[in-house]
Amino acid sequence: MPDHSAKGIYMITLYHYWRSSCSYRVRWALHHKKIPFTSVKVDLLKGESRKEPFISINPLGMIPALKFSNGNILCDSWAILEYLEECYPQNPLLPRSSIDRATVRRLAQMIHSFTQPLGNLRVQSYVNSQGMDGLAFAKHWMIEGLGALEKSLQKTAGTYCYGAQLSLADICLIPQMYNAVRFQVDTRSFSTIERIYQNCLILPACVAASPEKNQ
Ligand SMILES: N[C@@H](CCC(=O)N[C@@H](CS)C(=O)NCC(=O)O)C(=O)O
Repeated sequence: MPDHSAKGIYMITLYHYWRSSCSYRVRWALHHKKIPFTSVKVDLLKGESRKEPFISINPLGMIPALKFSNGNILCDSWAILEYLEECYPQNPLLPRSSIDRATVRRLAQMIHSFTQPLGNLRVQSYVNSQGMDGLAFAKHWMIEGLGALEKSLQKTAGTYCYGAQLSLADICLIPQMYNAVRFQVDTRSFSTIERIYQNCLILPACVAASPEKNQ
């Protein structure tokens, strides 16, 4: 297995879609760490993630994915974010101490493992196919996930989710919040999240990664 830790040896191609929150996370981390990459757009609304050639890259048919110029492929935004953190330690997105790192991971996972999967396009389609409202289903779980995160953040937040340093928790939260706003979820009771959202939206790397800049 080639050594990926040798920074800068391999060119990176990101497979992504402008409105995919998991893609937004990875774009943001790449920009934040100033890692050059090229883009391949995968149109989720045209079902391109579930057809060749992309389905050979990720059999789950989900974006994002990273392809390296040596042919290696990484799927799943969380695996990618951890990889980038390990191999490109500049502008870190995890704090130093183990307990702080574990806490940031836990905050991020409230989005990555709980909230985001329940709002996925294919989940909404399936719920619709069962005679229920897929979007209402997604919004319900978004409120549940963001509500629990709001309570946790009241104990940990400063400018960002975990004190004054931008972290993987923000990288996961802001794209989810973008979706919540887009789907007109009532976020008024999430005042800590709202404040962090506004603090992040003005960061140049967040702007560069935003859906609007990646259509
Ligand atoms: N755990 C995966 C989830 C990826 C994921 O849910 N991707 C969405 C876009 S944000 C997707 O490709 N959805 C297509 C579908 O639902 O068919 C990750 O973090 O990358």
